Amino acid sequence: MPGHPSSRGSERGDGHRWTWFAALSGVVAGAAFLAGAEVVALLLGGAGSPLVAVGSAAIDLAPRWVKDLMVSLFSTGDKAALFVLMGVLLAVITAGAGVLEARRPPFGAVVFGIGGVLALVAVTTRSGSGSLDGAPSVIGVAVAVVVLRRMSSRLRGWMAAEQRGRVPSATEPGRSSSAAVERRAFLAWAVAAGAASLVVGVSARVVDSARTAAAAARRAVHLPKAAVQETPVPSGASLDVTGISPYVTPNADFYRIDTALSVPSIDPTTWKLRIHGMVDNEIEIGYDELLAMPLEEHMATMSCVSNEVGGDLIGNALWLGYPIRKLLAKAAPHADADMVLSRSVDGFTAGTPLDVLQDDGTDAILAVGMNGEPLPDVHGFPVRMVVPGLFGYVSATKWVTEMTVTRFADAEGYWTPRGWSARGPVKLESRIDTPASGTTVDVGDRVAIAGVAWQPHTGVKAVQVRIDEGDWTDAELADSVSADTWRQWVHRWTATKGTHTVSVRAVSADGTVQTSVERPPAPNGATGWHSVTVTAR
Ligand SMILES: Nc1nc2c(c(=O)[nH]1)N[C@H]1C(S)=C(S)[C@@H](COP(=O)(O)O)O[C@H]1N2
Ligand SMILES: [Mo]
Repeated sequence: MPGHPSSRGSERGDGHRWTWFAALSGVVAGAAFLAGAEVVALLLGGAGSPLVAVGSAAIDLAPRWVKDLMVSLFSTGDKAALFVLMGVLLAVITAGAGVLEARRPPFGAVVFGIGGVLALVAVTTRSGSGSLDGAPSVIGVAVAVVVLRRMSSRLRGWMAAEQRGRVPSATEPGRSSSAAVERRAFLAWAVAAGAASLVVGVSARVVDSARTAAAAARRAVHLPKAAVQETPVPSGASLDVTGISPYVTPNADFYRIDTALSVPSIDPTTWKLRIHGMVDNEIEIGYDELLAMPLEEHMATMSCVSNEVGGDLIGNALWLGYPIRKLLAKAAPHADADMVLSRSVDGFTAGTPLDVLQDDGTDAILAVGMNGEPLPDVHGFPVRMVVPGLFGYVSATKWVTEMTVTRFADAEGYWTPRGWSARGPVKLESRIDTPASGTTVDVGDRVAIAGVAWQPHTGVKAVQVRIDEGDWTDAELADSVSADTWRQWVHRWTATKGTHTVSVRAVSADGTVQTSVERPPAPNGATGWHSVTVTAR
């Protein structure tokens, strides 16, 4: 800092002062790095946290005696001690980077860049790391560098303003107040960025540890055997056709639709369902109590109202749970009630007709299991509703914690004020899974045209296929465990020369033929025939 000869002494003192502030800007940028990285890690489902990865790498790389020393010094708190140690190291390094940035920009930022690369290496070399796991480190460094550059330039502005203010000819009020303005700007950045990083970073860690705990609790769940078992899947339910949807959809392939930005993680030991509203007896039930009741298995096809004709927002699974009608019987709804508004921990609600839930012939269940395992987190762990025959948005509340017995006149589900019907029975539909549209085959090939058809709870009794404008021909229909599931179908066709349009339509168990009228998903489900084009050469 070149200065006025007479102010030498005080400048040396100032130099120290600047150094402290420069160090502060580095530490705040370091905090911003951690906060940014932890938030991105959380959004990615808890993967790729540089803090965790670097900590693990340190444990792996540390010599035996260091580990032993840590354990003996801090006993069981050795992990906490490691994180404190890392925090101190990080503070020292980032403080140094801050000073460097103030003196020789952009080398402080370069230090952050190098740190980011090291974190990236630590994250991506961990076993089982995914392709997006580097994102937290990269975004964290980007946030940190922005904060560092900003604060450092503020600091230099402040320093420069004070220098000007010190020149005797320039001591008018305007000058010194400019230094005050710059100082305030720097301190405001320090406080705002520091506080934001602290709040954001700490909350991200808190949410993440809650998720880790919930994941452990899910692994510890042992589902009881069903007291009432589903009909075994008949061997004739699955056709031997490549490209057809399997009769039972594996959990990993089951479509997922919800409004949850980050998947709720619920500790089953604290989960409770409350049934209240227009009932004689309010009910509250916990997870263990639910598991202790005689559970029933039920295979049901679930679909989304947003599914386009030919779309894949549909799946079929074996659900395990307790009949909702039995819980409602205990609650004793009032005679003038006609709806149950179920609510999820995340605020989503669905309005389901009370009579459907009470119906003896409808297996509406409070589900805890899906295809033999506890509900996956994304499908509603620990408990969700499943109601055969109704679209998910009016029935299949995941992470459910509350059921209010009420009236359609008094309450509405999440999607109703957003342009979707209050009631949503699933429509009669069919889909061609194979061949994919645009497929080319040889003239004379035997082509298996196949797919699935459904109208859960009503059932499908026939599926018909048409080539171009020809006659409708009955397809071969596979078996199913009940009317609540979809059915596979296949029609074997000998390809003739040219480009053909292949269409499908289903006939429901009550004799209704699937409509050709094309309607969009809103407000209560798409209709129309699915067709594909196939060219034979
Ligand atoms: N909590 C909650 N539950 C929900 C939803 C939601 O957004 N939040 N979406 C519903 C809709 S629209 C559908 S189609 C089904 C989808 O269930 P899945 O994701 O298990 O396939 O869940 C229903 N349950
Ligand atoms: Mo949906």
